[in-house]
Amino acid sequence: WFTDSMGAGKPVDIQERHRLFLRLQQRSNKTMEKISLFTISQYACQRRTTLNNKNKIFTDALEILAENCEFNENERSYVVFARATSVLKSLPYAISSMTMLEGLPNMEVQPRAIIEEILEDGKSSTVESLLCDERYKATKLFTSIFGVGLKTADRWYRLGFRTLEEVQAAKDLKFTKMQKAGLMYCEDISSFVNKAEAHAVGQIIEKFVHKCVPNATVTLTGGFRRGKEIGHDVDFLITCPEEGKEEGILHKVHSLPQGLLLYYDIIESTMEKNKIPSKQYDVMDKFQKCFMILKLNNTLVQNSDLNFKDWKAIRVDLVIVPIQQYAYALLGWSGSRHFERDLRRFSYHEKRMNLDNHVLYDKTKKVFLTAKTEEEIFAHLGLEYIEPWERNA
Ligand code: DCT
Ligand code: MG
Repeated sequence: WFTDSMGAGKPVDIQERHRLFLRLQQRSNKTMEKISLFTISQYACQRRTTLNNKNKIFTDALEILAENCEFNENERSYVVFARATSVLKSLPYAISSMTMLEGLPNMEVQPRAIIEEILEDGKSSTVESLLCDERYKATKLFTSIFGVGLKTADRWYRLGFRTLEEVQAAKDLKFTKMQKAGLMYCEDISSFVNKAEAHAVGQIIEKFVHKCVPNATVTLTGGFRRGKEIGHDVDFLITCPEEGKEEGILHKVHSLPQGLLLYYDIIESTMEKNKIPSKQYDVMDKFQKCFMILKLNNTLVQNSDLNFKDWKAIRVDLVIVPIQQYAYALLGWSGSRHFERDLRRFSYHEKRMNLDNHVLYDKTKKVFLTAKTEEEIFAHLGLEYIEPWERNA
């Protein structure tokens, strides 16, 4: 993998090493020599993946196929497409021939076939036909609504619905409170949040939090922390230097300025004080959270395009984190989803450790490893530190 001794962060070097590897591949079968020359890790947490994606033409196609596997709950194929996508995103150069896939991890038959199609025709017929597929289109549309998961999307599809207008006009469909809000503001929410809007939301949240607890901190996480220009929501972690003081904050959200809060739902923490930390590793975390829709006034956004409406509905997630678990929560909520998935997989398979958004448990030593910073967590795992903007795996 791209270790510092091998020239991490020096794209030319990696490309040069891959070229040499491919040349050696043709001439000799000195496996060890080739491996020491050029090895990319199978784990995303051992690769640096910035937003400068040189293989977008392939990864866009593969991501659509991965998404469809998720829709069909085909976990195995999802993983195959998602892992290949992630490796291609990490390469500092574009793939221009099938031979260039040699030496790369996670390039299984299915993604290879798609890459080959694109190299030959500039597009993949498999992806093109999927994009016209009724079920894919409906599932994509329905799951884009806040509050609608796969189960609901599938039910609506099987009832014959294909558009949001049809769903909204249906007489006998019952919607949850969340789905009603999701449908009401779907246009704004599906148009994505930009950086300036995320920043403006951050100021509102910070003002509110500081009014509740003056020394609490608010940290922007999720895609925006990784440097993304747009996101589907804005994610914030809230913590306080004195343990426990953060607990009451969310129940004061109704005191946000009049008209600002279009929707909110507080999910109570499921941590049991005397049982935490847990030795079981869990995909969902146990923090107290608030899923909200805020009415963001355009006047608060720098360089906003004041075209037809003077406000926009924005999806915001607030997560309340006790200070001792803050580093783990920050690492978990910074994503990307694939980066997190591989961090956990690496911890489990390579280090016999369970990592979640709360803690790291060493199964060999039978101890919980505490950490104040993300750097300490990477160190516990024997990993080189990967900056947030290099976690766009
Ligand atoms: N996450 C988590 N536990 C959850 C939900 C999310 O650990 N229950 C992690 C995964 C990524 C990160 O938090 C933020 O989630 P998203 O907002 O879904 O992802 P994103 O990378 O911010 O993407 P987007 O830019 O589209 O919001
Ligand atoms: Mg997000």
